[in-house]
Amino acid sequence: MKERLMNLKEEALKSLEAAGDLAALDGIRVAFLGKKGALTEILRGMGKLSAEERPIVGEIANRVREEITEALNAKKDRLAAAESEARLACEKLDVTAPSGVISLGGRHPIALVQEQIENIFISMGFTVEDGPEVETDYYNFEALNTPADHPARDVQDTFYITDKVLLRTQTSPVQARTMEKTKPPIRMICPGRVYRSDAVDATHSPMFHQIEGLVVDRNITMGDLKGTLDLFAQKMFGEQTKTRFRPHHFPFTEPSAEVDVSCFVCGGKGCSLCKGEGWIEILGAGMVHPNVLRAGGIDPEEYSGFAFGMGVERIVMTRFGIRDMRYLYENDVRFLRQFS
Ligand code: 2U9
Repeated sequence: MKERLMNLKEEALKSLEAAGDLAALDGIRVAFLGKKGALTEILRGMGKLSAEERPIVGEIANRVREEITEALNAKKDRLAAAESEARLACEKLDVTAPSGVISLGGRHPIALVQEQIENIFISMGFTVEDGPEVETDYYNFEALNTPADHPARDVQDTFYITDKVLLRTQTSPVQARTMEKTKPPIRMICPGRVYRSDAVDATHSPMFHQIEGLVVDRNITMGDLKGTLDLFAQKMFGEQTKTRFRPHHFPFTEPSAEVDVSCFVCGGKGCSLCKGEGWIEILGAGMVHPNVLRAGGIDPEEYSGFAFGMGVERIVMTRFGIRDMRYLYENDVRFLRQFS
């Protein structure tokens, strides 16, 4: 019996040595020390022993139980430590590791071009002014030499809110307001949203962006206008760029002109961008009408001025080769991503 007990101990210790995890360890405990385990099985034969042998074997059995239990607990501690170490190792966080790529948003192409235009005029000493998008009929039309019976005041084209209140159709009311509150010299641009009752198509939108400029001082001439727009065109489209003035009519300027720039793709030879013309129309301009100066509280006998205006979408579209204006308003990230 002693020998069986010793063999059982050897076998148990060997199994414990080989056990790979806590579950296997528990299996070993049940198999050797459990109620129906191997040790109990051996001890069942104790009844057959003599009175002298029984306490000796009993003591050996107890020692075997203790030794197996001790080895089991020691192994349990080792396995638990190894398991916790393995768990910690895979939960380890390297705070010094470089982060993944964070995808950043970008500026909208209209905002990019608007900012570029603003910076060009700021570099020439212009201020950037702002004004309301909900305007009065007076500042949007009347003060700009566009009386009630003028075709530009067709109710079809303008979003009227009441008889006298409307969504501005141009940023010009900002200049009219600036003239009222500022003594010349004035050198300003005003970028912003404007509204016209147009159906949406590839080249029209009921809301679009304009940048207009105004210069008022003594002795301002058409030469100043031409020089300013030439410099703007060169900074915006490249040093080789030329401008061309074609006679036109605006109620707020006299004389008035539409202004083309030489095509920045073909340099004037004619290509698909300029449709073989060599020129691209981007601006309107002129000398401020005396009635407009007067409405702004400025004496046209003492002062003169020039003004110009451009549509930002139109410039964005020619610059980036965008054929349909609707892309600019849909905010599809696959489109917008190309500009960041
Ligand atoms: C004041 C005096 C004069 C602003 C001007 C234009 C010419 C012009 C258009 C270009 C394309 C608007 O976006 S567009 O449709 N603008 O051609 N605008 S001169 O003249 C002013 C403005 C305010 C007090």
